[in-house]
Amino acid sequence: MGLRSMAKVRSIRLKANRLTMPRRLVWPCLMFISLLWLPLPAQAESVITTDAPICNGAAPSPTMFAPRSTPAQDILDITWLVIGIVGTLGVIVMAMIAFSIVRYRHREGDTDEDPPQVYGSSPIELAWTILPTLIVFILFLVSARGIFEIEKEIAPEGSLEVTVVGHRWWWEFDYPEYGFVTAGELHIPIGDDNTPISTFLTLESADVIHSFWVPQLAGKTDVVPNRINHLWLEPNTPGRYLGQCAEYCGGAHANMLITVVVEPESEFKKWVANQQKKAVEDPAVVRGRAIFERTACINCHTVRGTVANGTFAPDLTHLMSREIIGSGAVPNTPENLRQWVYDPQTIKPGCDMPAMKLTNEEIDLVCKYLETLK
Ligand code: HEC
Ligand SMILES: [Cu+2]
Repeated sequence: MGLRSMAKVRSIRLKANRLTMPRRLVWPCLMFISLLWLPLPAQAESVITTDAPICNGAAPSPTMFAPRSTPAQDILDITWLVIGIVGTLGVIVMAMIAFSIVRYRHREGDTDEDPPQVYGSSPIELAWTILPTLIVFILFLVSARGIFEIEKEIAPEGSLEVTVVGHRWWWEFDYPEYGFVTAGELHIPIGDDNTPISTFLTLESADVIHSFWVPQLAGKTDVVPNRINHLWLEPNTPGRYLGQCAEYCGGAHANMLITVVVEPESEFKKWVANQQKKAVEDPAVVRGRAIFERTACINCHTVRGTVANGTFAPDLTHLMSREIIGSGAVPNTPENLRQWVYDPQTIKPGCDMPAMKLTNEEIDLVCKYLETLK
């Protein structure tokens, strides 16, 4: 450093020393700093139970602070470690600032003299180089290990494999092992004695970028067109878990919810056996079925065992086995179903199903038919 610039630095230092904080600002500053230590509002520590109303605003909101699956637990552990380390550093720095503000504030009778200047201390400089490097290194290693544990490229032994397809604005779930497709609710097993069973998801998109996020079960993973991502779940508690498409994908994005039903293996097997069946044929509802089959419904929807084989929209073969419709927009009640068939836009504005302009009688008959699709 040249002599001239040294002189400049010195004159800046001199000015800085005169810039003392007015006394009346000390306490407001201290109070502001102390605010940073206020406890955060407690997170709801709850599993979404089977009876909780789903996706209608009354269910407890999903939270990553109540993990119920191995990868979600790993993520939370790393989160606490990082918050712990950086939080401690933050507290130390804040405390030193607060101490300096109070201890070295301008006092009556202070002169404008430059205090003794200290230049260069090898131990101190070594310490503040090595320590932060170590901390960054630890955080890097722990995060890297976590990522390797959670991000799996191939399915772990014995896991259930499901292909998840994001559509604007609903989720399709394909079970290739079992040969059926469903929508809205993802069912996955857990051992009857709650031993974890892995589920390995293959994430694909039919249109734009979506993001699959069920905070209690796993980290957020993008669903990208022309790309395949994977997500590993290993739940440890049965229940209904709520998630949400976490990447803005257009008009009805906010109503693109995800429901994951984690159920004991024996129940899961029963559910699979039912899903594998063709649609129920109930002679009592032939009129409704005929209307359904001669309307454009069949171009968009599939009902296995009938002429309806559209793949643009959710498979309706076992519509009544779901507790929600419209990917969680509303619970699947007879009233909501009727309203949906009358005009889906009143329930899920912007969604890709038009009002089909059926007469009231036709709607009643079609809904009677749909209600037999158990
Ligand atoms: C142009 C294509 C199209 C036609 C025609 C169509 N639908 Fe749909 N339908 C959709 C789409 C897309 C969805 C998913 C909407 C969403 O959740 O965003 C849907 C959802 C549904 C659902 C809710 C399914 C679920 O599990 O969430 C029902 C029930 C349904 N349609 C019944 C019908 C009936 C009955 C007809 C004929 C009267 C019909 N649809 C005609 C596209 C269509
Ligand atoms: Cu979305």
